[in-house]
Amino acid sequence: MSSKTGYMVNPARVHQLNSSSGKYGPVIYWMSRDQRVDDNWALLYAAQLAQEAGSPPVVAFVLADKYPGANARHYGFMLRGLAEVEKKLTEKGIPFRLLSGDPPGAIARLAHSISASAVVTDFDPLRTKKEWKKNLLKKTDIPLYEVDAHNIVPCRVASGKQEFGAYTLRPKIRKLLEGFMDEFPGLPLFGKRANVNTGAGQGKNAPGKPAACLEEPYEGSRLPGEIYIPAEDGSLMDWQKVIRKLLKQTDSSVKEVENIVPGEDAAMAAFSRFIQERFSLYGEQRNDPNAGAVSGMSAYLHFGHISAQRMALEILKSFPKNPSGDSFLEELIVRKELSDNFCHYNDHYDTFEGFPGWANKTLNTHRKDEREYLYDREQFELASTHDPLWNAAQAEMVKTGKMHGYMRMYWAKKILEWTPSPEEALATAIYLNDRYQLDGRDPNGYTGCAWSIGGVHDRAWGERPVFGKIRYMNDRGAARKFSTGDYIKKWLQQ
Ligand code: FAD
Ligand code: FO1
Repeated sequence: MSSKTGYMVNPARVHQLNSSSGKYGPVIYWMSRDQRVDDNWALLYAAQLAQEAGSPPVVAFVLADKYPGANARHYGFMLRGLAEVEKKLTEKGIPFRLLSGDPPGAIARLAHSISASAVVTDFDPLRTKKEWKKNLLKKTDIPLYEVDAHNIVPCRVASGKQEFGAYTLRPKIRKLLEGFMDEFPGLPLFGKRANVNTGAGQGKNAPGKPAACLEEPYEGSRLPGEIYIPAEDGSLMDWQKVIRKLLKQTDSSVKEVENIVPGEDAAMAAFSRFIQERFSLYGEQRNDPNAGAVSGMSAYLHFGHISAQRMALEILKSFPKNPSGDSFLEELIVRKELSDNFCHYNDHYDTFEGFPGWANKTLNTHRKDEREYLYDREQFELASTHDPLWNAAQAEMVKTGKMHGYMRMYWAKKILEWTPSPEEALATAIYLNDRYQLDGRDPNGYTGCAWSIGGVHDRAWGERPVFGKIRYMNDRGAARKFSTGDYIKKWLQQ
């Protein structure tokens, strides 16, 4: 507990999803979006509750084998990161359980098996996660707390509604930021591998009043659907076996990438390298894909291997009042939190209906405009359009699992220009983005596609064919910012 406030976690980060009151018994942290041990407010809150319950929190991750659009590239990266999570937790005496199957069912069964007193999970504005939490609430009345460990200013606190754009969210964040930029307390040590009851070997309910739960408790030592039961002697799981098993049953046509190492330690090392070697370039050259001036941290942020708050704390400490710092924090805090705001408050974040009214109107007016070029999804996927700059961006994404931010805008806008309808353009952009970007399936991605194709968070521009008043971009505009020839050579001749 931090002395000054009497609690480790600012209560404003915690949102209870039901109204049940606490019972006696172990606490579960259902880890999902923020897959890290350090600087994780959700884990810290579970630890805070667990200390009161007198035993370590049980950290459970449920492997949803059909996470929308995920393939070997994503699962490989994620699982290697989770192996490190298990190792770090074990060193803190905190048990880690990898479960599989339907996440709400798996968590409800685990909670029932160990008569948990509470379940803590992390905040996520996307539909899949909201569904999971809703279903969990139907299966058990155990107190369910959601902690925003992804945003510095919690999404629900920053604003209670969908914001028009960065210009309306920025002042709200600015006002609150100071109060949420607290240093992270250390995660309490729970002793060596405390033999906390984690459901293994528990045929019957553990002591304490079992919470009402519609799911049958786990019988016997293996938690049904559990991928792999950690040996009781505290040795770590055989992650190679888990990864092999999962990669066999998922789409392996999109290969794992070699250019980025997964996990918390690698994320921290990559951030330090960015700070030391490229940070000073960021302010001026972040829009030049040839300059290598950007952080490359998005996949780590997407899987929660690093905390945005940790990054912001380091930047403000090392570079107070610095132009690169200002523009980096604008992206890391305002732009990134604007994406969560959009997805949290707009259920149609990935469809034409999610666009602002003026954008629907202008795109409808130009629905029948002649498209100079038309491509289907496969032609886009194979980077076989007439435009070498667009093909180079597609090639960069397929090969490396990431595309430079400036090129993502150009890439998506050209899909609008070269497909028969805005709906098909959005669906194609999201499909390719989620299939090949390592940081795909992220609020930033849905918002980025909606900004490019549907003018979300943007204003109306001069009217033109197909785009209507949606902001237009072309290769001449790109060539004014950087050498498009170098970029094309780099990604099309490799
Ligand atoms: P840096 O410039 O180093 O920024 C640091 C961090 O700030 C990023 O990691 C990201 O978390 C945040 N950030 C930067 N730019 C933005 C932005 N425009 N919107 C929101 N947050 C931002 N980002 C994803 O994480 N996943 C996606 O799938 C994704 N798809 C996109 C699709 C389109 C069409 C567009 C226009 C943008 C998309 N973005 C996506 C946002 C942005 O392009 C990437 O976050 C950024 O390029 C990642 O590279 P970086 O980490 O080197 O960024
Ligand atoms: N979250 C989970 O809780 N379980 C999963 O099995 C899982 C798989 C997965 C695969 C690819 C991917 O990009 C994300 C995945 N996530 C999974 C969600 C992730 O943790 C993020 O929370 C969201 O994608 C971001 O909102």
